[in-house]
Amino acid sequence: MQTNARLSLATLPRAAAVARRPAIDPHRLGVGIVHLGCGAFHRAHQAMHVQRAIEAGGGDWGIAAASLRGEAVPASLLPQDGLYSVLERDADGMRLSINAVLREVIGPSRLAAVAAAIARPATRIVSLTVTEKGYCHDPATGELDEAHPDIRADLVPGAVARSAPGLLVAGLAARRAAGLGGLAVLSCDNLPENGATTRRIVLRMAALRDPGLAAWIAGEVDFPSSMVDRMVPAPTVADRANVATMLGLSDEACVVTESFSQWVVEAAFRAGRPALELGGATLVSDVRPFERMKLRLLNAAHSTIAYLGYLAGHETVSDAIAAPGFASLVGRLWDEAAPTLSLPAGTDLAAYRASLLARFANPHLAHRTWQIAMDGSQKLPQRLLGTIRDNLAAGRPCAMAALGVAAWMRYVRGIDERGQAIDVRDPLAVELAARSRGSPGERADALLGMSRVFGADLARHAGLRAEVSSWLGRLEREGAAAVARTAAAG
Ligand code: CS2
Repeated sequence: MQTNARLSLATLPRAAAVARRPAIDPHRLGVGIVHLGCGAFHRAHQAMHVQRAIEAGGGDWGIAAASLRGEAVPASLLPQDGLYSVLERDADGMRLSINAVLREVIGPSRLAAVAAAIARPATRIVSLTVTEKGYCHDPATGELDEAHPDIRADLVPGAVARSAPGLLVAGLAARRAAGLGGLAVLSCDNLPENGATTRRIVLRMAALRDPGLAAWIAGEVDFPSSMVDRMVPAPTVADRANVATMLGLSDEACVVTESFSQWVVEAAFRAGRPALELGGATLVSDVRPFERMKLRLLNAAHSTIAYLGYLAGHETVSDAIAAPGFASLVGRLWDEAAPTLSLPAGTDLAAYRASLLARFANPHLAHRTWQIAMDGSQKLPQRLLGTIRDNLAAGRPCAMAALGVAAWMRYVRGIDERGQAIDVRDPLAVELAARSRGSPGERADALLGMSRVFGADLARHAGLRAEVSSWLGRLEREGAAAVARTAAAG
């Protein structure tokens, strides 16, 4: 079989015939951003927005991207000079673009280089996509989990930091020691008030090491929040084969996504920033309305579809949303969440909901329910529990959100409806399995009793316990497909 040459700076001209080439000169692009977590989402979202911002507004905003968890992504990017392709696929067709802003790639074996990169004078932004669990925090409170093994390891004097909080603190300490000014730390993860959450976690981590450093960070570093939105399935072997056929070059770091992309960013960058507004981002003074709408509508539906869909035997979100009852169930879930939102000015909620359904239904994007089902203990608080908490306090219904919680409980039991094992990926997977024994009511009580996820309040709410137990019992007796078919009917 003819093996393709590899995408790289040298072969980039050959890609021009079929892919949009970056209108920047990678050879001359200086690094201004250090990014933690160069997974598929970062490559499909921030890196593409930053590239468009540089194309339109210039500036040395190249990215030094660090992979905290695995060598696979650095191994795929380094032979390609950091270049990779982004394949957008939806009903409007396909579009292939090349990204060239990753000018340095750091793997887990070289994490000491991250602190050094953050301490360079040219570095003005440190951004993160480390997923919810990467913050080593308590999902219910948003506080640093000081008992987290990675945090404990990073606090050992002389240790090379491995966690995101540890790397941020190490880099900021090096920056302070070098007599440099502050910069902006920009979270791009699906956490509520992600900038304030990151600030709280970093200040606590710094204070555990050196109170003077914490004070310096508090005065010198901005922590703008941002809301990020783009659906990016984990790339597959088939994706790489498709891209190689289109490009005529092999690209081991390609990503596949939708054409939609949204980035809403708080304008707080004391050391400067790329012209993000020229790169398709929206700069605002307060991200919270955008973030809550996205987390409690898109992500809440995503998680509910993921658990119910997986249990009902649907491999992808597009398969599940087409199955009987799923779209109605999601619509009622959104009806429940709507009163808890303070919508951004000018929002057409009906149009936003319709766009979400169309995005979920995209048959060209194989977004696996199993992938979205990961790390539910870290996701449920901001996706479903906030709506439940607000509606319980206001005396409003939350039946569909409670069903989403019950579907998660059924999923983390780890056995599907055909008796097959479910590969449950979650930082708390061992505890979740241990609490998934006994009757539906016993399991509901045991899981609701996880205060790190549900807080101290929800476990004590008899009405919620009864509703979640009832849904869990129905899921056990009737199966997810049958429950989904009739759930919205009330
Ligand atoms: C998904 C998100 O995997 C998940 O948890 O719900 O990654 C989702 O695709 C993005 O937030 C969409 O913007």
